[in-house]
Amino acid sequence: MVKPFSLLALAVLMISAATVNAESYLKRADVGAYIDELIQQHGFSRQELEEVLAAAERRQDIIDLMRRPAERRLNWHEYSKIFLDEQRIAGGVEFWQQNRATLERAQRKYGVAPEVVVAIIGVETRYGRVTGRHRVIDALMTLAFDYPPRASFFRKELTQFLVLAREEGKNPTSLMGSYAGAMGYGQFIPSSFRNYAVDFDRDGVRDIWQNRVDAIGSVANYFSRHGWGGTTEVTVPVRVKAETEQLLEIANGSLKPTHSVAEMAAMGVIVDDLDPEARVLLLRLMGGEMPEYWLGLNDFYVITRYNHSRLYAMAVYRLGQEIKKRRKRAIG
Ligand SMILES: [Ca+2]
Repeated sequence: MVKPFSLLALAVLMISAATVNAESYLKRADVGAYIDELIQQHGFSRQELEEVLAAAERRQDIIDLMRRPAERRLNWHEYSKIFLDEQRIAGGVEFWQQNRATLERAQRKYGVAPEVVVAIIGVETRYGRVTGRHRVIDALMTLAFDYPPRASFFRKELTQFLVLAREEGKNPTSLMGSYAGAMGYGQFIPSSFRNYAVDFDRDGVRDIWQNRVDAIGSVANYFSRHGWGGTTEVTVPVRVKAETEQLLEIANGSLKPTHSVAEMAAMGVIVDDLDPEARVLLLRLMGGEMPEYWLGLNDFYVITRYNHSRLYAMAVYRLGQEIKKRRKRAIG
């Protein structure tokens, strides 16, 4: 139930919002406590921290974007149109061609096929063309201190970001990224950068912003470290005998493959050619008029470790397959 504001209350709200905007984050008690914690736990100097955090701006547009991510607004039909478009498929073939040796080396080292790495970079940033127009410091400060639903997550990412900038010799107020603070070709959030980015061209720095070799190695390493198998199917289309209540209940449930193929078959999913013992999850996607059913295997789950969304994982998988097909035709 929404209670209408009185005009007076509204006026007071508007004044306080304006004051918050105009004032630096430094004047806030919660920010002060956070600075003390950073000094104690990570050995920053107060002066350098205050300089960086004073430069951060609260961004209402970022809060608004956070509240309605595409994965929650769109169904598969709408979502797939964004990510499986002609330009992205052709761009993937081109990116693969330009980075063939690096992609093959990443496959040898990490066991991740080129189409997976290419599709991730394609979905995330259109092959490095759209890497984010927000200052990371603004995004992370805003979400850490003015977006309560995810504040604790983003406060940790903000800390990781400040440590990362120090480690990599970057100015934290100049780094750009997405509205959620994800950076570079593969859109790594700061903790992912620190844990999974690699110096794949061995020049002494991990550069996921400008360096395609490091970006490719880092995405492949991320998948490898999250348990990429690479030996079986990722996801397969299936039919169901009937849309029973039981199937509707397990469809689009946990992202973890928890049921065996044999259990799925017993529930009326028609599967050929899959190991009955393999663990799978059931996807029900609205493609057009009729729902589509798919089974996702371990590597489908691994794609969701990059972005916790079944639509995202499906888009990455299908884009990779389209790029691979197109490339095969192109090279004959
Ligand atoms: Ca490097």
